[in-house]
Amino acid sequence: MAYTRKDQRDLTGAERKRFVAAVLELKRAGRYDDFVRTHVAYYRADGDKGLRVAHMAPSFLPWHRQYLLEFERALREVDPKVTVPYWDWTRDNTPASSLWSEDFMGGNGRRRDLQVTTGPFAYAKGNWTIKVGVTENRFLTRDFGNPADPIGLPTRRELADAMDETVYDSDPWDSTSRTGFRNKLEGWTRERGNGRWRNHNRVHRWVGGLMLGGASVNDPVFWLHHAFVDLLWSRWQSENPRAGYLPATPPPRGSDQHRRVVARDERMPPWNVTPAELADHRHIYRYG
Ligand code: CU1
Ligand code: CU1
Repeated sequence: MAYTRKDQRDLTGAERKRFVAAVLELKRAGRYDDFVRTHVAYYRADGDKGLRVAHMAPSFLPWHRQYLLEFERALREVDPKVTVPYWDWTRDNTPASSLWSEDFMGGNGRRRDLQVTTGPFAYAKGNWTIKVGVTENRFLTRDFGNPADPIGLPTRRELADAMDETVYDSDPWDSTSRTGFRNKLEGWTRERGNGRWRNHNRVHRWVGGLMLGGASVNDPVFWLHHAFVDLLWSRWQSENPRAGYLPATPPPRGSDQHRRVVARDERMPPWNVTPAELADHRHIYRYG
């Protein structure tokens, strides 16, 4: 039977505790850092050579769907009652949200070095040392709202701009695609400054610290953020039942994107699963 992913604001105290305990157990066993490594390894941009599978590409959504499933499977091996909760950032859009409480994600980083000093993932608690990072820092960092150049979380209206798209993705299948649900939800634009970041990207930007860049998985809120991104894709799929994943066939030889993006029935590394196979998740999990 399919299990349910809940809105984090609806979790009971006991459910919050179980989720945190399962995450900490994966970290203790070294498995959490394997997930960070995978994300770092697949962090490639438009300008990089070779296949882009995780970001700035059509398979951004199915790649993260499978990535979350793998993480959730690992969590459920620790505690079969745990699922990944989602963070609706259009609703819980301030640092006062219970998401950031002492018994769940902990709060903002302190001003001096952006170190998170509250909650289960605070360095001083001894259970959350950053091992796979892009800097020397061994502690989790956050910088809510990026005070140096303030940015807010995405609004419903901004999100609607993505949700109203009726086509999944469009040529050139990268961060410059002007139309299509995927790039608008992933959140790349041609603007400069903070306007450049929309929706999914904007949330990474708002949390700041380690949530910027390839090692963002070091912040456990990554999973709650991506569960909501996955929910949005799922909702978009039901609203657009005929709009399948694109490209349906690989970009032809001679195209800039030849062998650089994954088509509907091509396999996504590192799991050998295709976007088509991930289109329907309802036999595995549902959103509550
Ligand atoms: Cu990612
Ligand atoms: Cu992300």
